[in-house]
Amino acid sequence: MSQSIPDVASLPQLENPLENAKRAASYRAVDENLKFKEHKVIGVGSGSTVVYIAERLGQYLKDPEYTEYVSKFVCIPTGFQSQDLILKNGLQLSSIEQHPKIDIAFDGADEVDVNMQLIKGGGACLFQEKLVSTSADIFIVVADSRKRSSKYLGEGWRQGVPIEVVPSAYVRVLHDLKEGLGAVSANIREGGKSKAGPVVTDNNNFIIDADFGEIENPYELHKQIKLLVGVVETGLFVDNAVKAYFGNPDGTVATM
Ligand code: ABF
Repeated sequence: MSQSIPDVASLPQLENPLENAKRAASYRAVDENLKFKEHKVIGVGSGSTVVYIAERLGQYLKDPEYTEYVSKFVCIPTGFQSQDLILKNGLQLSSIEQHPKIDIAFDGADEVDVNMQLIKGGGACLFQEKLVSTSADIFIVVADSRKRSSKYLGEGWRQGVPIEVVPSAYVRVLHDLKEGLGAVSANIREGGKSKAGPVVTDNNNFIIDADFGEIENPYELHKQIKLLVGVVETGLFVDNAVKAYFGNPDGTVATM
């Protein structure tokens, strides 16, 4: 690594220990997986951990040894927040329509199980996140170690599985999730931009959070939810991630 790319261990600790964890995971994920001469199209996800992915890419961009490559990268966002991160760090913004095939994508998660299946969508961008991650040859997850479950999904993330639904179908989907698929609870997510009323996604849809307890077979559950009329996408990301980085507050990182 070039001298001007700071090593995480040499950086001053951030005030919030969790931020140290997120930064350590993200920096290491970029350092170990980005192939500057091969990768051209980079997916940048959403959430507070991915902030450090964009920051690291920005550091490489400024380093004379890497500028030539990073300045040619095109970055594909998963929503308005990640679009902003890309631009703020001086990176080139593009779109999935222009680049439907992504070389490598980085994103956060709400929970990661022992088989690297994920719950995502706590930030309500799950549809674009799934579009980007499933279009990527390599999908890397970055998170703090609280997100790692010891066995099943649903262990730690008791807010349930986020599900994006067409607004006019939300009552029907709530009913089908509870009566048909046995959700312990299913609620429309409230507190959107106006604070009153449902959260509205970047696609003008609503989000339902459905709690299924511990999820032994995320693929089967994902399939069943997807079949409900009105469901756009689920926050179960199955067989998609190839590597996960979990940061700890002391700056150490575990990988899976
Ligand atoms: C996105 O951001 C979401 O899918 C997930 O809900 C969330 C993770 O957020 P953070 O990095 O802030 O924990 O990746």
